Amino acid sequence: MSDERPGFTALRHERLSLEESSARVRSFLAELRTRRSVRDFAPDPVPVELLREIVETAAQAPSGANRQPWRFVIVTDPALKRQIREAAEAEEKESYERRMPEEWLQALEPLGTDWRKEFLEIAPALIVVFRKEWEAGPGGERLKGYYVWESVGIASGFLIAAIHHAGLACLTHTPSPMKFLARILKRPVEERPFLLIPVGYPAAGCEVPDITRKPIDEILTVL
Ligand code: IYR
Repeated sequence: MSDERPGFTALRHERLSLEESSARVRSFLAELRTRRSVRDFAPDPVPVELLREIVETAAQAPSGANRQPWRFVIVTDPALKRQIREAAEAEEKESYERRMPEEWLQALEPLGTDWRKEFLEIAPALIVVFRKEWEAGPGGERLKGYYVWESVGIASGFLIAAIHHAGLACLTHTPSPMKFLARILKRPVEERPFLLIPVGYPAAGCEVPDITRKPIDEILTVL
């Protein structure tokens, strides 16, 4: 302990047996295999304390130069959810009816999506993820973020996994463009909306598209 370099600390790590590692990865895989994007939520509330811990889990992600360039907003207020739904639907209607090329609409066909986003009001909570392009340093100077997109993407993955692990469901939603989120939620100028994630319990009888993941040999090369 005493010979640690200044600014460093001993890694907390427990070496597992190979059997234990395989058992853990298999059970993690089995758990994540059951994760699906959900668009049909029950209105049942989710305690904010639970969502705070889920967000804290997401914030354990690695980030460029440890700048942690993510911010999260949990929205449960019905009036704010309504404003977000209305603004999202206005953009999505324009997208589905005018902006998205035929090829894109066809790619979405199996998902059965359209411009209507009732789930933004029905889901008990929305977690809005923002990416911070820069932040003010101690002297008010602009501290640039590094690998901001990668960092916030990784944190969002942790977030989605934590939501699923907690027995909740969510949707990775990206109404486009998303600028209205910064306006409605009165975010500082350096923040850009990254993802809009409705969270809650799936509605009774919730159905999801009958789609599958690519087999491992299609997505993996071992050299
Ligand atoms: N943002 C739109 C369209 C959409 C785009 C992709 I790529 C999807 O995987 C799903 C939907 C919407 O949310 O409907």
